[in-house]
Amino acid sequence: MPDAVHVGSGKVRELYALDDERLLLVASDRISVFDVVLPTEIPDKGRVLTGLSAFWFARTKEICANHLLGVRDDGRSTECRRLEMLPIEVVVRGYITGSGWKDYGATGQVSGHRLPEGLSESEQLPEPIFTPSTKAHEGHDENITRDQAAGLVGAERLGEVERVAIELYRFASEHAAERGIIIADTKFEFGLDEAGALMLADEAFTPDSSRFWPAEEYAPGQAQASFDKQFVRDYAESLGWDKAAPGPELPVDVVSGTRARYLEAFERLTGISFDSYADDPEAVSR
Ligand code: Q0T
Repeated sequence: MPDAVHVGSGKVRELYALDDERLLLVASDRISVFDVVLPTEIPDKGRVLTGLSAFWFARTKEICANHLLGVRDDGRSTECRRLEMLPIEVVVRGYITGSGWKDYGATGQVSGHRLPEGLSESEQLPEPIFTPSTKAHEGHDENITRDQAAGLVGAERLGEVERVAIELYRFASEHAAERGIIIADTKFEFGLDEAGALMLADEAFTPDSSRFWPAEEYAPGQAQASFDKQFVRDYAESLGWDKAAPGPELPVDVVSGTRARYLEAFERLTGISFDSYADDPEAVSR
């Protein structure tokens, strides 16, 4: 990519500037577990996540416009509109887990939402809730209240973001549930175009930005198995790894089992084979 200037890195993705208006987002096959990127890659993970995002962007554009301009032939790179990003992480939770479960246990609330008493871990909430968080440059994002988020983006914009984010979550979680996947929660990033219009950016409803749970194994009252990363977590735990970098190399059966789970999520959600996406990445957008 001689004409692309590297402008950012995530744990498993890279961002390049193509010109003043366009970015290139490249998803690698790297995998992180307990926030550590492992030395072993999962073949095709980057293409699966890129294809899933493109699928959701195509199906949600009437709910909210988005940054996607096109997926490149490699299936792992997307050209995007360059936006002015909002300085908050937009999280929607339909189930009480993770930091939401922790905050609920400590205070009975999550991001200022008063929740029913006596919820069990991983229980479905009566309604999905909007729980914005800060964009931490290092370490973990921290849940903030609506008022704090309004201080960062303005009350009117925040109201729009909340309404759109809840509608996106309802749409995707309903689609996924019909295909045996619970989307417990999800994180969005939004930006504004030159005219100030709200746009969905980053990735959308991938297993890296959302918690996917296999519906047939759902059992509230405990932490749930991850649809995609459970083999990796179980293997890492079985080693007695302290979850500090560097993480362990993965054996071939853990790699192939995990790759199969990513492909399964892709095929269940998009309704097309991964091979047909690999042949023609535009297939998910039709
Ligand atoms: C962004 C302008 O660096 C990041 O990810 C690393 C892979 C996060 N990030 C995204 C942007 C986007 C997007 N997406 C956009 N459309 N326009 N900036 C900046 N950082």
